[in-house]
Amino acid sequence: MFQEIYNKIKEYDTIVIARHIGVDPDALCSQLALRDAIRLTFPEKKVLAIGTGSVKFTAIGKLDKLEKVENALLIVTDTPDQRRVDSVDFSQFAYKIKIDHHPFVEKFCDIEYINDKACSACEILMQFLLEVPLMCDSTIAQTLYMGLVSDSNRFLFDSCTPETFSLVSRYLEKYPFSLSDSYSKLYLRPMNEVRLEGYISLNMNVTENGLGYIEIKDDIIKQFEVDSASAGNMINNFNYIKEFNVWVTMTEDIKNDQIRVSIRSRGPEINKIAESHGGGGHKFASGVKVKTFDDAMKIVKELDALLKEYNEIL
Ligand SMILES: [Mn+2]
Repeated sequence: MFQEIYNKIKEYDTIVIARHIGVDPDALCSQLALRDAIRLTFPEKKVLAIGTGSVKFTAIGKLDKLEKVENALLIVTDTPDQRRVDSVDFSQFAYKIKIDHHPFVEKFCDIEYINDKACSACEILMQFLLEVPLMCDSTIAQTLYMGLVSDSNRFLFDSCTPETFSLVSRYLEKYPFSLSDSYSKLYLRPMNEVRLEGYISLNMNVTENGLGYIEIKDDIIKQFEVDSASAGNMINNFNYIKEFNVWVTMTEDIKNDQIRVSIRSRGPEINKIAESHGGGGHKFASGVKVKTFDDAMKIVKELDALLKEYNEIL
């Protein structure tokens, strides 16, 4: 299927690369790396990576402005369903391709390459660039590495396989780049975020079934001078805490009038509960957007019940 995708890339003069809303490093890096590899190989083509960015990720790379295109190819990375694709008018495109590592949700492209065994969309693109005649360089390799490192939470997740390490090894050898520079680009953060992390540590509630949860209200977000997105992203820093196997942050997002519920698990699979509330994600890392903290607490209660069941089976 990689060859088929490459043929389409070769065929179209205008290519737009999109990914999911609520940008994260894997989504961003996969679209930027693919854009840059196509540009490097075919300098005459117009290739745009689009979507809403975040100031958090300015060190990773720059997105392009959305413009009107004609007879263009759309490539969507890191996104399983059409409604979560950021800033795309699907009717504008002559042909559509999906490259993704999430569990299958729906078909919305002409060609869909899905490998839900890959730890990240960037891992799939690492394989892709090795197999097709697209060019790569150290900058592109570093971008792919950053996406992979971020989605695997620095190789902490079981989604990492021998293939993951083999790909990283081959890229480091072929296109050397600085590891420490990659981590600076990904992880350098302001002190006020660390202080908010402290607040979360001090105020996390823990149920007897082993569920950690916390409401992060707008006044707290304002008090610590962080934005709602970075507050919500802190969930990944709370793994490997003995007292809980599932943990949830409920972050108020005043601007979009919603509560972002982020769920992580080291025990039961939690994506079914997320999906039943209109959210989604991976088996052990999911998210849902709801209207009120009451709605969010309903999800917490369901997760707690799931944990109770899970503990009884163990
Ligand atoms: Mn991803």
